Amino acid sequence: AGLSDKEVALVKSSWEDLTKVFPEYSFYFFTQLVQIAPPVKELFPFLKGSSEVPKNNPQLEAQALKVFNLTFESAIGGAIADPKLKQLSSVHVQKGVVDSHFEVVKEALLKTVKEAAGAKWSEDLNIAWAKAYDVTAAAIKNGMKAI
Ligand code: HEM
Ligand code: ISQ
Repeated sequence: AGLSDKEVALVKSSWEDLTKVFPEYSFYFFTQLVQIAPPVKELFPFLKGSSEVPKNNPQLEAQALKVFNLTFESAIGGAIADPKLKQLSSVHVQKGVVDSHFEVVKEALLKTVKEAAGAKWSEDLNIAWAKAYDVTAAAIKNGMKAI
């Protein structure tokens, strides 16, 4: 959805680097998120009230992986199935997520992609991931408005 073949290929090329050592990058992802917007910590049960992002936390890793998986699926052209989107949107509404939060998650996600890609990172790779994220975020935001 909205990505050129070249952009899809770029996202795919970085997927392996990202998922290979995902525990490390999920920690990085949350660390960036909390650094950019500290109050966001209060939204996540496994971060609430703690001064540091926990290492080797399976719950944290699973949540972070879901975000990357959905963004990856958007990149390669899959839409989120309707019942799943409804459920996902209602979880976010219930947790108190607002539109501005999507920007900070985007920033943290793109930083994580950069960290994982290392020397293979490029502006084009960044744009491809940003587009994939925007497609995913737009779907969830719309779903949230429909509740
Ligand atoms: C939960 C994905 C944006 C905060 C979830 C879940 C998924 C997900 C798959 C698990 C839902 C379930 O339990 O069934 C995404 C994706 C996003 C996105 C793909 C953007 C493209 C955001 C934003 C925030 C946020 C912007 C706010 C900072 C949360 C919270 C939970 C959650 C607080 C519940 C965590 C818990 O109680 O364990 N998200 N999310 N999400 N998301 Fe997001
Ligand atoms: C948004 N939703 C669910 C999990 C997340 C993990 C890290 C950053 C953002 C997230």
